[in-house]
Amino acid sequence: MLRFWKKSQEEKLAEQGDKSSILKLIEQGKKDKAIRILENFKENPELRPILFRLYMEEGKYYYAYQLVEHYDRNLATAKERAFLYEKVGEKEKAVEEYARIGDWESLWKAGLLLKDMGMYERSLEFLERAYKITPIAKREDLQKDIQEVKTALGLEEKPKESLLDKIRRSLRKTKEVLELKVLFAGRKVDDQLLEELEERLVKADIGVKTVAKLVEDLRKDAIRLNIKTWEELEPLLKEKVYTLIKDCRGDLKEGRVYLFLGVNGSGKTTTIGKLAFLLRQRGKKVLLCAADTFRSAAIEQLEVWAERSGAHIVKHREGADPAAVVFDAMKVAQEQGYDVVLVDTAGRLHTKEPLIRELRKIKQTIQRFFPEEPSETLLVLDATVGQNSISQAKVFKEALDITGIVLTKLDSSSKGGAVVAICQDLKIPVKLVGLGEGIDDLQPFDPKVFVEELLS
Ligand SMILES: Nc1nc2c(ncn2[C@@H]2O[C@H](COP(=O)(O)OP(=O)(O)OP(=O)(O)O)[C@@H](O)[C@H]2O)c(=O)[nH]1
Ligand SMILES: [Mg+2]
Repeated sequence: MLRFWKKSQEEKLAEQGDKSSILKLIEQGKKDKAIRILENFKENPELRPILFRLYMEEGKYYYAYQLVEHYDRNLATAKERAFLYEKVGEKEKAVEEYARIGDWESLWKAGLLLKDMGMYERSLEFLERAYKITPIAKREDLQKDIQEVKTALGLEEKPKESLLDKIRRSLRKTKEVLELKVLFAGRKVDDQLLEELEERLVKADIGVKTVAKLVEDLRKDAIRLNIKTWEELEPLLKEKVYTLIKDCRGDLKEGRVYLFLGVNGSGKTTTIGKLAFLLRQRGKKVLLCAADTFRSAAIEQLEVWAERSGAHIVKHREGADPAAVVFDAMKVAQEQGYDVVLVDTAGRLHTKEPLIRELRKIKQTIQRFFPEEPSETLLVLDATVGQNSISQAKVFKEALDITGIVLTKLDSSSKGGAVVAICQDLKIPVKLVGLGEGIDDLQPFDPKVFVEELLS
């Protein structure tokens, strides 16, 4: 009896606009009653947002829209406003709002609305903007929408750049240094030509000693084989350079954990992102481990790549113990059955001893969970640094056994010839090359294609 009296007392208070009593009604699930009461208090800025929330929860979108339009735009977030406009058929307004928000989902929605309105050109513009920032897992669906709009516009899909074109493009800078064809086409082979050739090869960072031996061998061959012109000599040069690097090709081993090492800025995080994308395309469940805890930006950068590639991430705060992050990542990988874990590390060479200790501790932590891992310990080297990267490699070799090299930024390097020196000096296979900043700019290293493209 007392309870009943209490309740009705509460409802009376609610009807007079008492906020806490109204909230209690809602808590008790009497939402319709609360709505009826609140509708008498639309003028009250304290109660209005509660009414708005209820409308949204109960799917009364037209009423919610009216409240927003007639009373206060800020009742709704931009996303909710766009959603309401869409629900009540105010498509232009919805597009405007989505465009203002600008994340991939909103741009996608704007594109679809415009498509519905038959405004295909604007629709395509939005969908293509969305595509650039849409996570990989959603791209296939978005691609379908783009294709539909293109078909409606009578447009053909542009052919994608082939792998060979990509290598060709990425070796352009080194080729500009070499310019062998431009320089030597139609010329006879003599001391002058051999000297110029030597100079060019050194400039492309093949390495003075290696080049001297190469050119000396060519000189002897030219005499022995009675070679007269550059066109006859060129295949011999290619063959010799190929012999120097052919053994340095290597495939990425199948495995559960890949550990990435390298100095600041060499391209570790970017490479991890691209590789995560490749592995995701092969249907693998991929986990990224943010064990570079040195800067918070490094963690954020890895998060962006996780989203772009459709991988998951384990991270701690900036300054956390990298081995502790690795510990958590391994635990998650084991418990949740991840196929591959890619571990990002910091590479500050000026703290050599602590760096070596840190990397060893990371490896031990991995092995507490997976004694056979890491399957690959990949050293990431920046091709724009050329041969100088070899001295960096030596520090990392001191810390751990390196199983492969990733040579990044081949596209922005004029020292692509350093591959030859790296192969000769380090005797570690080059497993991947980075050909740009895009998500699909990572490829296996193919010495044959490399020599053919570089020296033509
Ligand atoms: N052109 C080009 N740029 C690349 C490539 N790989 C990486 N980069 C760029 O190089 C810069 C450094 O790359 P990160 O991946 O941040 O390097 P990091 O080794 O993780 O660096 P820290 O986190 O500072 O240790 C970024 O601006 C990348 O976009 C590549 O293959 N080509
Ligand atoms: Mg990084």
